Amino acid sequence: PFKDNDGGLAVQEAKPKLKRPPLYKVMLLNDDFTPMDFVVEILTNFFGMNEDRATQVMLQVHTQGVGVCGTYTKDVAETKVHIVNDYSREHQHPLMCTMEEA
Ligand code: TYC
Repeated sequence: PFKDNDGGLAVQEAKPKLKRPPLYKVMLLNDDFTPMDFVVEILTNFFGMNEDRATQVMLQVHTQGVGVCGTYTKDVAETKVHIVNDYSREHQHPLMCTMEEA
């Protein structure tokens, strides 16, 4: 608040600019070598899916080449991608996790 011309109190009204943050899809890519069980393990451990949902998504990737694991803000999506790729490399699987703006 501040004193306006006639000495009264005035308040500067700021338009609340609440833009929603852009969202990113985190995706798995198919390959010929990563075991199906390992992909299901990734989807249950890092994306909070139950066994049935994880199996559906794994088969979607296996047959279509790509599948969405979830949609997150940029920071969370980047962290998921790194964790999944590090974990896959640690286990010597070529599984690729990527992200793109939703
Ligand atoms: N295509 C793999 C196989 O036949 C399974 C697989 C599924 C690999 C999903 C990667 O993101 C993937 N063992």
